[in-house]
Amino acid sequence: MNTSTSDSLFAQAQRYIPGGVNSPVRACKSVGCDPRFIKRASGAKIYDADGNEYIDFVCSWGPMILGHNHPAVIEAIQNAMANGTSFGAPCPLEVELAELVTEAVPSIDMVRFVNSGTEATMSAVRLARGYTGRKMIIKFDGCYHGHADSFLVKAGSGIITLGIPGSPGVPEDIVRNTISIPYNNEDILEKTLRDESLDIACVIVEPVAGNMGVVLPAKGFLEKLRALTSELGIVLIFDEVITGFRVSYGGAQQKFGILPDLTCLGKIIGGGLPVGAYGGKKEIMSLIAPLGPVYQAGTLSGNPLAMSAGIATLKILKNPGFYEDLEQKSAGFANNLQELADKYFGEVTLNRQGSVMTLFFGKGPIADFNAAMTADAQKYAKFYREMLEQGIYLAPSQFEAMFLSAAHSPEDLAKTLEMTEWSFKKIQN
Ligand code: KE4
Repeated sequence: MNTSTSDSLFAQAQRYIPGGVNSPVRACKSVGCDPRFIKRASGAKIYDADGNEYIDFVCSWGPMILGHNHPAVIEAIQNAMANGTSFGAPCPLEVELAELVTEAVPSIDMVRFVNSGTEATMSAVRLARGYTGRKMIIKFDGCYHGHADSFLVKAGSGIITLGIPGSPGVPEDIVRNTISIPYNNEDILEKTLRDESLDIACVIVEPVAGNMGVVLPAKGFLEKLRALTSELGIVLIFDEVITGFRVSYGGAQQKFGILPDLTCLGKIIGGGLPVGAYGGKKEIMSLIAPLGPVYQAGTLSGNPLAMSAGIATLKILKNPGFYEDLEQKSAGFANNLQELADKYFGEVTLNRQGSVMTLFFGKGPIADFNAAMTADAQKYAKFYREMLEQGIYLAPSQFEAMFLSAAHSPEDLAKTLEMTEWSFKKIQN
């Protein structure tokens, strides 16, 4: 595959941008190759600067559930753009998206829009601290909630991918207020939450973990978490930046029937433009300025273009049968992928929730960070490189997720499975 334009762009980018990328995982360091510079996308395909076409399973890390450049989303953005790009004042579109979000997500009475998932989670934690008057945060090993200081403790996503223990620059007196415990371990969870020496404000959790690779909640785990946090007056925050509008229209909380106190959203609700959101019970959200004393602000929050893309996306997601169709497609693909993996490798584990999944090159079950770490990241890297050469664009890390969209056709998935078998044969030994 000719990648000369991407290669020269990468060289040029590294002169101006650290690592040549604006988000670390995109540098493809852990999969042993240089990044392809993507110039355009449409439907399930992306096209690099050399004109190579790929079937895309990154989907911009989740937002593109409809596929790239969906006509209705593009039209909505164009219509909004005709009226201007940013006003720094409330606009009708943010009210419309707020109504859609509060209607869709069972636990959200009120919502505040921000510009990224990180802003959403850091604001939700500040709100939980303001509401409870307590300071400790409990998170889970391998979960990633964005790059705010408080979260860079045994975090997932790029932190695992790059093997960064935490991050320099995060003061000890910040880190000491965050405790990270194993995902899916009810005993450690109960022991930690009942430890009266800890002044716990909140627990933040990915209800389906997507940042150590996909790891599903064990039966009863989220129920236990909800029961304990309710009993102990601890704010339960569901970080649904990935799962929100992905695993169902109402997110994981609707899928599993468990209502958190606060929910963080991002990705899909922006339809590909920069958006995040946090929301929850009116009693808690009422503390947010200007209604209450907990401060949070943002120049471009509620941006009309981003709002218009989110509205157009959610209106299509609301259509009857959308999630059923995506589930049927995803299940069929996953079953075929598992069969191929079993045929060529003894120990491969496929974890899936709806249209988000991870193929671990490791023995299952993979139900927490330590288990995920046993996966063979080097074998994944070989698989990644072979698939890339065959025009299949996977997440450049064993510890991320792959996403299917409404735009992935049966032909796309058949080709992907064909290239998977071809790649498996090549990396088998
Ligand atoms: P952003 O600040 O990147 O918009 O969202 C942070 C975030 C929060 N919560 C969850 C569950 C997330 O998955 C994320 C971001 N996800 C990563 C991929 N796993 C974004 C990709 C990247 O960092 O480049």
